[in-house]
Amino acid sequence: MMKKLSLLASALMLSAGALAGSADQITVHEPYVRLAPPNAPATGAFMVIRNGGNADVKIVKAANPASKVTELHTHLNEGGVMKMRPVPDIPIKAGGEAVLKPGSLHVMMIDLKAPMKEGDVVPITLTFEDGSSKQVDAKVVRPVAAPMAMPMDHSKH
Ligand SMILES: [Cu+2]
Repeated sequence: MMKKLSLLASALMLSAGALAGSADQITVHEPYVRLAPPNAPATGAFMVIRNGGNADVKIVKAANPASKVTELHTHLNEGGVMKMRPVPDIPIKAGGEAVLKPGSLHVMMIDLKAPMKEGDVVPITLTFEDGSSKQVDAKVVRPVAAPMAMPMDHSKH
């Protein structure tokens, strides 16, 4: 009984910690994970992260249970070749947004523990500079042929 109570207490403290701080002013939109080809060791997660607060915020860490390693990445053009590079943080200006998309910033999921299927949901935890964090559920989506095309149906307009 005592053990159960102390577990509950620490769970409450954890959730209180996760809710306080930078995470409060952040909203995450359209998170998704790109379905990796079979046997691919890594894939990326993408989303739009908006900062509705009055202070600049930085994401310093991402984590997820589906891959052994999670890194913050960007793409850089080096001599005409696009290369992925880890970045120490992803800044989001007050009132601004960071767009994580293919060919740009992304959350890199390296060393996948198990093959993913379309429709799987991967909880991704973003940790901010002040230690607060936010979890987003990213659905696994099959990539479309044209990377800029969004799967939108305009036929009903
Ligand atoms: Cu990457």
